[in-house]
Amino acid sequence: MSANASSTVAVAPFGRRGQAAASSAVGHARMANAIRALAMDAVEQAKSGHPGMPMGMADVATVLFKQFLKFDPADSAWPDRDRFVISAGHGSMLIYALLYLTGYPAMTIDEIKRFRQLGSLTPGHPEYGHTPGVETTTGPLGQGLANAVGMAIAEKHLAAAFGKEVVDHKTYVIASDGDLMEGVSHEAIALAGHLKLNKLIVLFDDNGISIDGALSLSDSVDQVKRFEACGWNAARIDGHDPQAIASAIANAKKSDRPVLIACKTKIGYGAPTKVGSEKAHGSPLGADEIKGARDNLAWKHAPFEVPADVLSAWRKAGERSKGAHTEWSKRLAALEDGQRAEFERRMKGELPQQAIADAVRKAKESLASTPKDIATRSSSEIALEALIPAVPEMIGGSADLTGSNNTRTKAMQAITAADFSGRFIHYGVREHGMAATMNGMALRGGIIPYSGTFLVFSDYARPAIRLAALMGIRVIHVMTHDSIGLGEDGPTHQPVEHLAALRAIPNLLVFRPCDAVETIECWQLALENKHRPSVLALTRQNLPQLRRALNADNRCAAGAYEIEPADGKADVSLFATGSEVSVAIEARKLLAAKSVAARVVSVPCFELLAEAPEPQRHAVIGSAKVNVGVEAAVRQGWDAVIGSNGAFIGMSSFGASAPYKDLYKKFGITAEAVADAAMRKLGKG
Ligand SMILES: Cc1ncc(C[n+]2csc(CCOP(=O)(O)OP(=O)(O)O)c2C)c(N)n1
Repeated sequence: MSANASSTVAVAPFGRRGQAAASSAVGHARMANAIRALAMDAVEQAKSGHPGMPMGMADVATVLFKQFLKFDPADSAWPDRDRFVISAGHGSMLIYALLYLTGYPAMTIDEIKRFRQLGSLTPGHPEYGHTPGVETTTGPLGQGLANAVGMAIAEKHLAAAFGKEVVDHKTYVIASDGDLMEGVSHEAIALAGHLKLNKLIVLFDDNGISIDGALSLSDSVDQVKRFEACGWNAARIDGHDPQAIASAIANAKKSDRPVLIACKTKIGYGAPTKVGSEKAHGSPLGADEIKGARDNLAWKHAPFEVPADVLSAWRKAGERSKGAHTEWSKRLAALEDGQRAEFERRMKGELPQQAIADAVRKAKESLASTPKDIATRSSSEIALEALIPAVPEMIGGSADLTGSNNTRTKAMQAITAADFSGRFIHYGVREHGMAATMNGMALRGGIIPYSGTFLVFSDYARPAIRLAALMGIRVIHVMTHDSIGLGEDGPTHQPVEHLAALRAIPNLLVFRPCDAVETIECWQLALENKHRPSVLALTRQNLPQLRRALNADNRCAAGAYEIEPADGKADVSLFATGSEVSVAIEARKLLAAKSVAARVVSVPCFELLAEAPEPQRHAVIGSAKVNVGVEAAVRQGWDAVIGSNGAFIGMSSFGASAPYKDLYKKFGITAEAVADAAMRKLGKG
């Protein structure tokens, strides 16, 4: 497919198509108008929402759902369904209308009437896990498009692993101007083009309008050229012409690379005065405008009323893939037993528990017999060497820091455009795109993605990490170089506030293991937490292996545990994470020399500690006279562990460029400083 040379596509006035169709049986236009009517009525009733996009994209969506999309409303979890992502999540009424019209059982007309109300299946923006048929949570623009790239990668990888008989679907995306203006879109489309993701089809709502007004206020990118430059095929069409839409999608399905279809549309199509203007974007149209739209579209029906013939045409569209679903089930049943069981296990997101337990046990046994004083990023590589063969759904990667993040094991092959059977992705320098792509892979199902970058660049990935937490999906971020301990790269690369910032995200587990044994335990916990993402904050610098005795239990599961007891009744509790646990252990010795009994508690995961049963939490926090926290980061968040009365040894400024031992001295994160702080608190300083 080649781009249409013209950058403008004439769009027919809506009156003609609307009227013509009204006289036929149930043509395209009446089906599309049902979406428009539901969108304007629901937004009007809620007194909030975005009618313009659903009204503008109703034609495109109708063609897609009626003729192309492979889906079965009776089974929204059918693994081989096409994925449909509405990246412009503000147009949520488009997908809610489609789910209702095509017959998803949960999406009743009452749910449409309760648009944006508490507890309804029709929240303001589409929410994954809340509304059956919604494939990902969207609203923050750009994310859905990047998720779709991950879904398309996942499809290719799983097809390579299990065969086209059971994995062979497309991923369709509706993306708006806003989606394409967001930076993350560029990271995602560049990766998609590089990997030649030919089963990814983006339907761009090319309406030239955003909230502030005409797009020309802020943007003059030629999106067709931009996508082509990224290795996509791209075309421009009239997004209100059903034939043009159908032939563009049919062409796209044959493409050898991902496809952008720029659909020239009018926002608020049908509305008499607000059409084509930002006034249709994000507020109810109002009674007069709605009346005018009903006239324009020849839609004579009461609010929320879809006439029986139109509804039945839509329900038929919803039945269209039943045969394909049945055939797919037969092909699945025909797979060899072991292969089928493995496919089903992976689709359910169940772990190979025994294989993981064996891998963890063996790694711990080896560390007990041959302790390793290494950086936790290297410990993580050891953990991965054990886990990767045991957990085939793990797909690793790095944002161009593979050698620094230690996320690629020796046997791992890279995924390439020519061969998707590999298990490692070179994401390029694209942290945000990487995190959003990983979300899409996890959402597609059958894959547990993990990444690599520096902890300081978690800021670049944060919007996608937040959405992973909101959606409750299992993605694992390996973030190395986790403090001033990285040394000479200096303050630009030294995270200071990042642990606190990540801990502030609900439903995210932030692990900071102190040695090789804790690192493998934290990996195990990250894998076992099916409904939340994890970050593993790991060091660049070597650390002593503190856990020398073999422990079958996963001690990190408690979030915190006493790693070194006091001699007798503790006067002082020293709490530390990661690289600072060994500092605390040194401080304990200094205090012992002054006849002060101190215990050391390792706190690899604040979140797991916070949710531990109260007696357990109480026991590990203890009741020493003085609590001291040690972490080479800001104090924020620590009061929950040490109390507002506790002393804290950490960072209160940015770091500096120097060998790391000098930095620990300069910033006072030393055993002496910890012991002195404890003595002062005891009134002995
Ligand atoms: C990351 C992000 N920034 C800002 C917004 C707020 N917002 C919602 S829609 C929109 C832009 C609307 O323009 P467009 O994407 O073209 O959608 P249309 O008006 O065509 O529906 C903005 C800025 C958002 N949802 N996400």
